[in-house]
Amino acid sequence: MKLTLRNMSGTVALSALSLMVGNAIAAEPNQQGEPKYKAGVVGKHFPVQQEVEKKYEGAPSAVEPGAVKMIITPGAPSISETEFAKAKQIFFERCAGCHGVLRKGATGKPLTPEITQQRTTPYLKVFINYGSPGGMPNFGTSGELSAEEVDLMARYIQHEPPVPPEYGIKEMKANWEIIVPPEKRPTKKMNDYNIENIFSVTLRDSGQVALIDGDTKKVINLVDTGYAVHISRPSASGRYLYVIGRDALVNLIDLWLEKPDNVARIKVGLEARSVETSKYKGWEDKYAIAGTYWPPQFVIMDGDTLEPLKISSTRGMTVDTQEYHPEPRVAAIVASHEQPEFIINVKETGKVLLVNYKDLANLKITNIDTARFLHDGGWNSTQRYFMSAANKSNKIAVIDSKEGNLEAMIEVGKIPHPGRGANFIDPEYGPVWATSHLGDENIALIGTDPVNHPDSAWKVVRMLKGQGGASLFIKTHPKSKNLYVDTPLNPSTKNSQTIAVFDIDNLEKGYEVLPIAEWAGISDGPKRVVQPEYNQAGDEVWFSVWSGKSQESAIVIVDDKTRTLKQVLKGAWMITPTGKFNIYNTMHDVY
Ligand code: DHE
Repeated sequence: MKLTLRNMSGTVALSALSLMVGNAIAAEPNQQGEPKYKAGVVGKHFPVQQEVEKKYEGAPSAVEPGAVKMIITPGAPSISETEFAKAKQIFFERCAGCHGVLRKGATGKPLTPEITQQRTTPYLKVFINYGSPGGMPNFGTSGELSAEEVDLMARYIQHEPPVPPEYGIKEMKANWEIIVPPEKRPTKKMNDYNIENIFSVTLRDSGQVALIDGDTKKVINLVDTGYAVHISRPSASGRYLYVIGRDALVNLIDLWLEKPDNVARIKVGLEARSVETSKYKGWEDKYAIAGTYWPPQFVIMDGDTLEPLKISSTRGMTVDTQEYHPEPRVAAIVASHEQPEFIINVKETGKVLLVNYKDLANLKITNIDTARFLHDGGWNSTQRYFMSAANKSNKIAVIDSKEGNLEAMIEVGKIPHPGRGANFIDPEYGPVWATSHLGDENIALIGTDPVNHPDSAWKVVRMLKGQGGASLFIKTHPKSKNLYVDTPLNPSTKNSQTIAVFDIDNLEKGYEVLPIAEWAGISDGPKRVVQPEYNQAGDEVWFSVWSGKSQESAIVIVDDKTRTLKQVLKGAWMITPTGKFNIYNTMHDVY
């Protein structure tokens, strides 16, 4: 493929585009007659897969553009102060999610001046304008950026990336508030709620979580939190709930209050996704930990007050090329049940860190080399092995939390995205953990029992075909025979508004499709069906039907046994529901 364009700087022949064609993905029909994704073929328009990845990773960075200073770099085209300010705004809003704040490369390519200046302005403009089959969206031809903005961005990225400020203990303490001190909190539960069946529901764009009573389905409280909350994690005892916003605000909610609400909060950085609490015997509820995207670091905090105690940077060398990476973001964090440790996925270096919290002054950190880019993951059913997705390597890394080492690396489908994954007993291969994928329609089932099923252990024992790619989450429950797989970012509304459900006892039979968005009974909006979550008893499954901020959204509750509609939760308060975290299941890592 050769693309020739003419612009102010002359004619440029872009044979380089052809180098990227091999990575492309094109749509072709699957068993439902809907597009599915096939590697290696370029469609007429740049394919749907990049749209999927853009939708997923392209959300605005929470880093405030005003916080970074202008830098002019020798050899780069001229840019005025006003233009620089506009360009950095565009970059943080549209580009940083994939390329990283420092443009060192993450799921998007590195864009540092020694690379970009060599490419020249006309060449960069073509990429920004038309996108690339490697995953770069077509910002110009899609109308997202004007011709002037495309030109501006092509010039901007030839200058050194401006560095956002660091954020240490001083900044954390300045943004730390104890709302109700521990001595003023109740000494016993002051409400009649069955706390273990409460759901913490992210109301993404209203900066709140809804605490919903899973028994009565009534809202207990709408708690103000950070912006675009990512996850909620209960403490080991289940009394406290930790919630983290994209803006790195951590909220501590006391579920023993008459009306559960915030008792402390702290801003731990400029951008974040993960929070967890210590779960090892003897250390329950003692510590909380939050990982940040910017600055690239994690902080261990006092569990009761969120006082920041120990900050540790994740900057360092990548596992493969062994080069320094200035911005390795902290992705998923889980609490070990085998050791007093937090297990931390460091995205860009491909390292899993085992952080021993027994002695914070002499912090012991084990670095385990896996592959890039580590994202999400969860425990196998015995809670000894952490199954972690190295998404752009198409691998699952298995970490043995007892021995503290890498047990296996398993090749799966394209861009595994398990959430925390799903554990169940395969009728033929014994205990398995499963992941779906962002980049294809496969569902990989991996054997997880090296003692009784050594032949299946750490192998993909089955690859099921789901509705399509663009899946984010998969879920089952020890009491259930159903395996639910969502496809919220699939370009076909037939897939993004429904859920596929497999019968665990008859996996090869294929899946049934449940019309979740239709059951929600709402009219307009994308109505993406996202993240199945069970109640404590394991007999109902809750699905978010996620529409725009000013549109109606809902939660649809399905009876797990009959796979029929049980209830729809709606209301003016139900703004952009995404993640839902049942206290019991999340506290005990049941999934
Ligand atoms: Fe998530 C989990 C990061 C986009 C909803 N998401 C996670 C985790 C990480 C992460 C690191 C694991 C946390 C843990 O277990 O400690 N997510 C990111 C991103 O970087 C990304 C790609 C882009 C972004 O800018 O945030 C991203 N995530 C999304 C979404 O678009 C979703 C659907 C809606 C939203 O809130 O933005 C979304 N992510 C979720 C949910 C979980 C999650 C619901 C927890 C799932 C679970 O069952 O544990």
